Amino acid sequence: MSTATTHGGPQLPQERRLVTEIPGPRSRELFARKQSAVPPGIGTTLPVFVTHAGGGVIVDADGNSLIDFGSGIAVTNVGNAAPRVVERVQKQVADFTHTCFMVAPYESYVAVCERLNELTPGDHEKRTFLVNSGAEAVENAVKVARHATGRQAVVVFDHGYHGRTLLTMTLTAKSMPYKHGFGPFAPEVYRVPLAYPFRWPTGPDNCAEEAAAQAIDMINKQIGAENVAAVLIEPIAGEGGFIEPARGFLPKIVEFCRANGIVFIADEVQTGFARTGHMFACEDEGIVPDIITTAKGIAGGLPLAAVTGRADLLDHVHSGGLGGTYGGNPLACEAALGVLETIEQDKLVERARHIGEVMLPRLRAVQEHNPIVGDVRGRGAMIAVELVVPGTKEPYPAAEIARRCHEQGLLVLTAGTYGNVLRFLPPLVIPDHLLEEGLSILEKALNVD
Ligand code: PLZ
Repeated sequence: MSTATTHGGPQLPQERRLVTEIPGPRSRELFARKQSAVPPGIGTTLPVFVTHAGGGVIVDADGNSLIDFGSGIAVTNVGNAAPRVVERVQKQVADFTHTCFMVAPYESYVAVCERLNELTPGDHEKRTFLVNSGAEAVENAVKVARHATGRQAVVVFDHGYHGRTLLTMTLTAKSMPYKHGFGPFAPEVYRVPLAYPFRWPTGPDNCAEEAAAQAIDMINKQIGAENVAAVLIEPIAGEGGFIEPARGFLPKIVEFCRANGIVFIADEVQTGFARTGHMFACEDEGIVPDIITTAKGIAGGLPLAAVTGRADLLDHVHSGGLGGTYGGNPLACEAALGVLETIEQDKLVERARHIGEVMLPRLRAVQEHNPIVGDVRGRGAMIAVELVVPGTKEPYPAAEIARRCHEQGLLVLTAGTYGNVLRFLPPLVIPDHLLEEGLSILEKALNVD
């Protein structure tokens, strides 16, 4: 098969093809340049330099074609260079590139907001505004909640990740690498336990009830519910290790928020847009957030994020109180419209479910005979394995296994508070044969002795 492709997208040969070692000589050369031009604070999961990507593959500067189980961290759900995205963005870039929506508006921004108001959980009246990144969406959701409630405290959870800006870094649970050395942090942020079934001290069965009771007790005692503006949670903790809170936990937290006038914010930056086999992960337990933050999968890789929520909350902020120069850039808005069309027309919600149905049974079969696999979990195309030292719950480093996958041309990501989770976020358009091949590579990589 020819390696000379001029475009990415789904027409790229859907095959794993290794023509050099990984990384190859051209990538190593580029990586050396990166090391002298870019600070080490900007890490690298897999040091191959990309030239093309599409469907389920990433092609590098040496002509290797790798299987993509990462989607650029849950971004290219519709695939890289997805045709409807490419077409709309190409037209837009030739028409106009920027006016600033706050200066002179354009239709695509409004259309994206209308679509999000329709698609997000709940049929109450909603508003949406657009920003550039997940962190910016979360910051803005907190601003709105504080403004609307006149309260200051924000409650977040163990294992939570919400971004790298001052406020969102504060909201994030894990010190290294996200917070270490970057203090002082923002005030009025409080952390409570998350219902993490695999690691709950009394076991998974009472996890939801006990964790919710502890969280609510801490809020009442340490903060006072009447001082809390918002409770902020990822419906599945992403960077924390794809932790699905024990069923029943989220509804209890929502109920507590409703009873106490607290804004319930769901951070669906990683779980959003068909990823989990629902359009949004909250749908799984019928959760209707007061505010939902989205980003990543919304625009196929163009920088876009959104804050969607109850009209009465969002309308509370005075005119001109929200915004930013680039928020809802016209290229990103066209990309988002292309993404939403693609999800609908290509039935990618169903496709995400199918991916889960292929991955979970195979991973559970691996777990049966390989004691390094402590837990297999996830929904749809958001799947993870938590690695342990055999016979214990002690974390086994996922980076070691990830490196073995990378060498074989399978891009996987790590996660987890203890760095012991391998996570799989394939593009929803990945063909089944690549999914199966990737799982076979993973299965071998997990055989460590
Ligand atoms: N909320 C739930 O997952 C981003 C982080 C990558 P930004 N997660 C990927 C890294 O190491 O920086 C994320 C998320 C959730 C918020 C964010 C932040 O989104 O677009 O990276 O700002």
